Amino acid sequence: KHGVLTRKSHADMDGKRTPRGRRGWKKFYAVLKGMILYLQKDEYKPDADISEVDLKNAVRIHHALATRATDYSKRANVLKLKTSDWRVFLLQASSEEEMMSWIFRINLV
Ligand code: I3P
Repeated sequence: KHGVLTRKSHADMDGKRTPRGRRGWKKFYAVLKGMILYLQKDEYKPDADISEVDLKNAVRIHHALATRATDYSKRANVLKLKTSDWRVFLLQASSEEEMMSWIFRINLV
């Protein structure tokens, strides 16, 4: 699955709150492949190599949990992603349907 996702980092590894200055929203082209959610700067190209930056932004979603971000109301269609290393991301999808689809696909892994 792929599509545009806008990301906000809420907690870092070990569950510590992401400090100010790194809590902004950033738009990515997201690609879910196997157990990894790639958050890429540019649009998905099937045969292109993944850049260093894109690898750094990739999120391992094995044992991660995606839910609707019911406690966040500033933006619409936002899901909360908790990873196995205690990071928390808010991810804004382009529509309610897309958000539900991402939640379903992430939790299927
Ligand atoms: C953050 C940025 C986010 C904001 C966050 C700020 O600043 O303005 O958009 O979240 O507020 O800390 P920075 O880019 O300097 O990290 P919202 O859009 O959800 O308000 P927060 O600290 O209350 O999460």
